[in-house]
Amino acid sequence: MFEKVLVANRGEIAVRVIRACSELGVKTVAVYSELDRDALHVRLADEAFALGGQTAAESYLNTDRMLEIIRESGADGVHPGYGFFSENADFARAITEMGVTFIGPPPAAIEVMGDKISAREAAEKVDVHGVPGTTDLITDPSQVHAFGDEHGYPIAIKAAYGGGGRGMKVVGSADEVEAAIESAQREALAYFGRDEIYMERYLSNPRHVEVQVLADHHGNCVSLGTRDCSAQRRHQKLIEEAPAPDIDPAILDDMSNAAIAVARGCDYTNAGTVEFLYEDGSFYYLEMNTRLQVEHPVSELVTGIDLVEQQLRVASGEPLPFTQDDITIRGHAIEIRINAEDPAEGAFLPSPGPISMLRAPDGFGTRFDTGYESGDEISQYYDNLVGKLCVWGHDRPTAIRRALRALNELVIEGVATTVPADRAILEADAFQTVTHSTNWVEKTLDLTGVRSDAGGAPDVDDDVARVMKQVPVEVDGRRFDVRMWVPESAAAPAAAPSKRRAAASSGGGGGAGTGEIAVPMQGTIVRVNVSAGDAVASGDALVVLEAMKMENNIDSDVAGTVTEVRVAEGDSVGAGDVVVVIDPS
Ligand code: MV4
Repeated sequence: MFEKVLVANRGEIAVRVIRACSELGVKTVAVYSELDRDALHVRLADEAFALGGQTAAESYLNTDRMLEIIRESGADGVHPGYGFFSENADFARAITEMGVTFIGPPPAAIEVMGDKISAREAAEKVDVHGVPGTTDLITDPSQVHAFGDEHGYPIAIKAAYGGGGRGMKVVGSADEVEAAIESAQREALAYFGRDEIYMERYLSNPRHVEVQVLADHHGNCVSLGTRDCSAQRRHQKLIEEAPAPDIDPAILDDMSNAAIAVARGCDYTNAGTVEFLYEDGSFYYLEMNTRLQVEHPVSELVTGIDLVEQQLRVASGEPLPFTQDDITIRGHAIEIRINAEDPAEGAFLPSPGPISMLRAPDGFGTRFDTGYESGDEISQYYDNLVGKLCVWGHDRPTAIRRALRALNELVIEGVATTVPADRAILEADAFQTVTHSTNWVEKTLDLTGVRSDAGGAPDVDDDVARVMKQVPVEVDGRRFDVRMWVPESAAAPAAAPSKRRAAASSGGGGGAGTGEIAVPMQGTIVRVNVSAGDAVASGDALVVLEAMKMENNIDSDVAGTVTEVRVAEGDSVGAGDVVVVIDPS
């Protein structure tokens, strides 16, 4: 086993890997950007090194600095998480040459699966097939016409060296062929720098079903079963589940065996995922992801296998401690991705900013993976995943009910989230009856009125950035939850002063502060921290307001000089009263 593992990532996945290492007695090294100095993954690791920089390119993707830290830290293993360096064969080779183990697949396997043509050839070689099509590149429209005449339309034209969802064009009929070829080539060139394209039959309503595989360095390769990731929009998955529901177990078995064959065919080791399209009882190979994926927990919940633990074990040379016969799929698991985006009736608008309150749900069969705590900030520079709610139930309907129950317990204030859209999916008839497909969220699901609780703040006639805060009140002894849209400076919990400073200064939700600091609710001033002439920083606590039996720091929303203090200790104030005036510097 490793002595010390460097986690070359941030957020929930860095936390996930650090936890697994700790449980195995492996020391952990975190890396962090300027914005992540106090982040949860840094707090949980045994050691941490600064990458410098703010954007991903300046920090988590800075190869030279990352390699320098790996050397300096003395780590004997590097876990890349997902994204960043996870599917970078050059990076894997570079650290291997330093004598450090890359906790992932061999660089050659990353390369084979890195482009669609070689990935498809690798699968064909082991008799695993993609959607029926031609393996030749398209050089002339007549090839497409001939294919259409023989197999019919629609036809999918895809970028040969593409990835993700970009560069695919659907040809509905013969008269669309020329235009589709041109636009597919243009997009392929723009996105991937190469314009080679090929074609296959277009499946109109496929499901996205994938197989989790795990392979060691002793010739063992197993499947941890399937996941369905059809509930997605623009290739961003929203909800995933395991196993893929409502598919004949014999077909799921065939799919697992196909995935194992593909993995063996490229001498794969470590954890990987083989993606398929599934339609009308048949499945078709799509590609292989040579990394640990965001949705790996649902496979863990139905198999009882800790995937990160096994990644660490097989990377350090241990054989898998179980065989395929030891693996059984028990019950059903669902992952709900919670992103800082306002669903905005289908627009999904990014909503970075400070999380003034985060309270995770709990209870039987409930797991919440996150890289944030109350007071932390979702930066515009990184993935805006706030957390993943994963639930297990003895069957799919139980898991759906548990997911909805847990979503109702989850409290996130300060940023808009995808929770209302997640709820709409779980409650939809098509999702519950498994008649949805990869097109369903975008084309069919009705998101009318589905918008964020927090982001759609009512118009207010001042220009103070406001965030939603949920407060309990009692009327005639009956309890109500009241939502208020209060100035950002008043939204943070009193328990996290240092983090709130960072949060307030960035002003994620709106522009710079006004310097006219008002209290958000009626109460009593119990402390005044500043006097006229004092210099203050944005986020500094100016006064303390006691309201609803709680002390609330009233923070500055700008940096500057105090020109006026309008209250003294013991004063009663009403909602909206200006208590301190600051001249911004
Ligand atoms: C397809 C398809 C239908 N027919 N190929 C889009 C991303 C790329 N990796 C493969 N994709 C698709 N290929 C044929 N022949 C439909 C999709 C597709 C899709 C696939 C997986 C997950 C989400 C998707 C969303 C839209 C379209």
